[in-house]
Amino acid sequence: MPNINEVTTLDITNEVAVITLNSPPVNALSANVREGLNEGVSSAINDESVKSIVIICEGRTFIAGADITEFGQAPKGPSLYEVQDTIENSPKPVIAAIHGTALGGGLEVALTCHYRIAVPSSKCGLPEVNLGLLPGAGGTQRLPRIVGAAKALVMMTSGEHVPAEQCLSMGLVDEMAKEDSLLEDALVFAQKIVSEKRPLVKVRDAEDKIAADKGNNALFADFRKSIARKTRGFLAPEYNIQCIEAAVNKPFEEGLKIEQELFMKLMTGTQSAAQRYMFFAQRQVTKIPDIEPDTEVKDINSVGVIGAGTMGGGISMNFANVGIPVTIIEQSQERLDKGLGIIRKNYENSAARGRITEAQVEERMNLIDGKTSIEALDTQDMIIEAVFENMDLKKDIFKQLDGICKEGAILATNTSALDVNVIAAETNRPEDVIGLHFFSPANVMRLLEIVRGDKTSKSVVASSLAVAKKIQKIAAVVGVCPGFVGNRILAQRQREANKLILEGALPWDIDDALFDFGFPMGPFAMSDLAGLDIGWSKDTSKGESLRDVLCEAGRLGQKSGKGFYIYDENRNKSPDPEVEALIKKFGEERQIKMRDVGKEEILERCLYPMINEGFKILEEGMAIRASDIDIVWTNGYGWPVYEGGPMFYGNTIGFDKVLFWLKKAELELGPEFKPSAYLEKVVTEEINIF
Ligand code: T1G
Repeated sequence: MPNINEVTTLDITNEVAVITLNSPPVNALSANVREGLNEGVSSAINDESVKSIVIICEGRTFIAGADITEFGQAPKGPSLYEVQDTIENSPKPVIAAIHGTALGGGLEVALTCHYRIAVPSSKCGLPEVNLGLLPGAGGTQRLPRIVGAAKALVMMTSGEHVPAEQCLSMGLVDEMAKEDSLLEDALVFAQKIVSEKRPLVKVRDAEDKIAADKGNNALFADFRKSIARKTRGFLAPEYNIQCIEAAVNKPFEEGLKIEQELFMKLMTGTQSAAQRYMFFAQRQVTKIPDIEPDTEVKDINSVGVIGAGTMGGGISMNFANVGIPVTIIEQSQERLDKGLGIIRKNYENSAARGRITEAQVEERMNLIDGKTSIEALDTQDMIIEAVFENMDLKKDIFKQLDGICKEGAILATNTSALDVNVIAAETNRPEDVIGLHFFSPANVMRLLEIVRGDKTSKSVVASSLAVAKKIQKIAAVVGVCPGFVGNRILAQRQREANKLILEGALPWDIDDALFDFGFPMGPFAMSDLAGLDIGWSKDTSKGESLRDVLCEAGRLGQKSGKGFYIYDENRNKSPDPEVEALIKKFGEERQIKMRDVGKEEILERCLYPMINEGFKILEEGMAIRASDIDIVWTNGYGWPVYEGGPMFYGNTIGFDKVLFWLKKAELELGPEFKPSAYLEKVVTEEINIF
């Protein structure tokens, strides 16, 4: 029975005070938990029968950080610093007993304890950087003092959850408990500390691990260089590094001040607001309002994939990676061997990079069985069709599958744009048909659009969400419409980008504007990567579009060494005056008056129609939540997560501003900018869409 407060219990066993926190779902440091901890430890300190104190948690995990839902609210209860001071300055040893994950403020609390014991399956980390933050409760000053600057740099800029074994070898954990007896082992450990008169170790006083790095600027300079590409545009990684520099080169209290200053800068900034929004968006996206928690979820223990091309191969790898056998179908043995060869090559590359072992390469290849007859798909729990985008071909395949596949099998199509309802209608079991839109390379890209047809059953949707989780995809449930959510919004940007280069903006101007905004690549560099000749044919080309002109000039993209850009032997791109001349000539032939187009206009023209399309998608019910659209764009299309996705970004700059811009553009540029009625309603009635 909790006796300190509703989430905290204090029990005394053999002179050890055990403070147990129980605040589901993850014992986050809410006001209640802070209060319970503070009072629990204080009571134990003041109780003469107590010689040592153990802090332990019920439920799935040790404290998984500050309570993110409390951010931005008026502070209540004792501050985390107060709680930590109570623990760290305790005259009796305090031991943190860790299971699940000790993360963020949770690890910072454990670092103010004098000792830490953990079960082998547990993990520790300071993942605040993933929320656009840094550890704001002394973690930036204490972690380097216990694991050294180099390890702290990696842990705090990657946010990784470090397994207990590694924590033990780094000194972050002092003792390993047995997996199923954490409390008992913690009690024994506590008594041992007392009986052996071990010191009250205050991590803040430890200097030996950082002494060697004092003044070692090269360490930090090299590290900054090593993560520059991956963390481009993010503020938090750099601020985390600055705190560790302070930990190494300044006294503890001064370092703490720098931590507080930089923490508040991040906490009050838009980047962290966006990343915290994305944290909860990722947890919301799997919640489908009309699908009850008790909806039947089918077991998917075997999968069939039709097509061993780029998509089919990547899709198959996802299932083999998690131990699910795959039967992959191709029209000919030759095409099958080619497809299986590419899969093996991909695995061997991963092994060469040390991501998997040679044994795992064989293990996974053994799970992928190739066949040249679709008849082989009569036993699998789920079939995923991944042939090229041709409606007649897909309709024919689903008609066949209807006659072959076992009852209750999920029939999925990997189409990226075609009408799933039309495909489903080719079967007598449209309730078992669903769209599973993977992104290339399918074994790497985390996003999965789950396309719910008009007749798709709730069980098939729920089962597809469960499969997505199993193969570690971030899945968003979307409706059937041209381009679903991702490609539909992409089309808006592509259209405007293509129009802008005929108004005077050069391809590299547009790419640079979007690259600086935070996209990994602009639309023209992306077209060069994909190939300008997709769906283009020399025989039918009439030079009517700029793409025709470029392709006719042999500029097919990276593969031909030139496209919108020219490429050197290492595929490094550079602007090409020849393209500028081609565009100019193309415009003159069509009496198009070119003009200077600034960066701001490029961003508005490319991004605002995307936001508008997002509103149309919500209006039509093709996405459940605005945050689902942001999940799709940040996980599948490179929208910078620190800008929160098109809908969050629209809200940051102001939907009223976007609306005003669209109305003006509609008058000046055309009906394609007509604002969504829902956007108008949201602005007029000040509706919160999140
Ligand atoms: N605060 C509030 N709610 C949280 C939470 C947190 N820190 N962590 C998780 N939840 C909720 C989550 O929204 C979900 O709710 C439920 O718990 C289960 O989560 C001062 C400033 C712990 C590894 O960044 O990484 O400390 O959807 O679905 O897959 O320096 O949650 O069920 O309603 O993710 O088992 C630092 C964040 C905070 C860790 C469990 N801590 N959490 O994963 O479950 S900042 C973090 C996680 C901080 C200090 C700073 C994961 C998990 P709902 P889940 P899971």
